[in-house]
Amino acid sequence: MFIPGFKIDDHNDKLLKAHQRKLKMVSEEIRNAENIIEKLMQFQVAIPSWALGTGGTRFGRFSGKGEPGTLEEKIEDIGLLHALNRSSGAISLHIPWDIPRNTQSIKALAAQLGIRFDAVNSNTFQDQKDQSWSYKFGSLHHVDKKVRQQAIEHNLEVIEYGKALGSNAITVWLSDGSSFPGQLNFRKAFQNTLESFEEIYRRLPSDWKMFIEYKAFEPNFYSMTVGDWGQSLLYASKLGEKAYTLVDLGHHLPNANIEQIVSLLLMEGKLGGFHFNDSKYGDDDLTVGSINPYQLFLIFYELVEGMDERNMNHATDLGWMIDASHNVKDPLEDLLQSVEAIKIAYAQALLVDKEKLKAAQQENDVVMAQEVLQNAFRTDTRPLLTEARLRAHAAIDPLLLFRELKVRDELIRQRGSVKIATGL
Ligand SMILES: [Mn+2]
Repeated sequence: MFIPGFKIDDHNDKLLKAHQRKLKMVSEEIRNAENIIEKLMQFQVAIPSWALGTGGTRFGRFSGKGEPGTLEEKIEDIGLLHALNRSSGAISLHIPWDIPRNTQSIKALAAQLGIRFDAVNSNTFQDQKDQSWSYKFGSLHHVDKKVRQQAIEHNLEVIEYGKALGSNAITVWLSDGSSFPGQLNFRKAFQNTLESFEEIYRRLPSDWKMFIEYKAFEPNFYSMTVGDWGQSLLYASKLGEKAYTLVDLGHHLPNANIEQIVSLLLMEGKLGGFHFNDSKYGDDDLTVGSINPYQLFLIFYELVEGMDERNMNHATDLGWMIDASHNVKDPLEDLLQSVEAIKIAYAQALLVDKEKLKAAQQENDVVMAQEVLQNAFRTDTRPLLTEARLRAHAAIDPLLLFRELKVRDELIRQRGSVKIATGL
């Protein structure tokens, strides 16, 4: 399915007056509206290839309809999102769920839709049909060299797929760990993992980055071999300048201060990328911003402040990716909400009066520090997002237009009701 430009124009014409009224109001309130709009236009969020279908839990999966059955259809779905919001111009591929069989035509399709290839993801947390050795007891940390070697080769293969598509980063997330005390020698597990990472790192193209994602628990419940940002940073530091830590919001213990983690990783030049989602209890993979939008704003404030401190480009110097599972919502509607929530938090962070905050911190004026942050958080930045979309020829209200055009009905008509997408 393809959304023609005139449908977007018709939609925008109807909503234009109301938008202009709101934009005028907020632009009068804040100092740097034009600057924020320009930054918002640059900012793109990568959509994961595994999140375009309905996700499941350990207990069941209630598939949606009209789901994409091939990588081409997944790219087409992201093309729909990108046509609606002009902020989803990237895809993060998961191998082997989405092996690009015909690289040239896939590249051409993505280019035609304005989509580039963000980090590629390896998968050694599941056994594949024809593999020789099982990952039941881990992959890169495994006690048996044969298993480690198989996992290393898989990661090298993923890099090759990424190279062919024009990607320039690999994200490695390991489920390696232990579920019972005594199961592992922690030191040995770390050293095996480091050696395996070194093999992969050695073969990383010179202009690539390697993102090491950590997770506190699950599927292993006693220890994880890359369990927190300290362990990830240790690996990344030992590996070298192309290795970075990747922060997935859901991969922390409850109440962890993620904004502080982000700040310190940026300070060390070791923050590589981000996986956005939200959670109430654990790795719930809910829509980013749906549970705790204030935390998302605080994280973005540290991102903006830390990136500015290092003269980094907000749009291009970190990997911005969504990593969520849509179990009860339409995945495409959920992704539209996700991108919107990320950009709202980003715009709020850009609003913070840094000089005033700095002065409050210097004076130990705790009350004023809170006022400065919350003034930004309580400003409605949505008209700025809308204006950025309008200028990029996207829809004033992407979700509304998605429903008005009956996109899902059309996808069901084209693809049928029973197809199940590969992924979570
Ligand atoms: Mn993740």
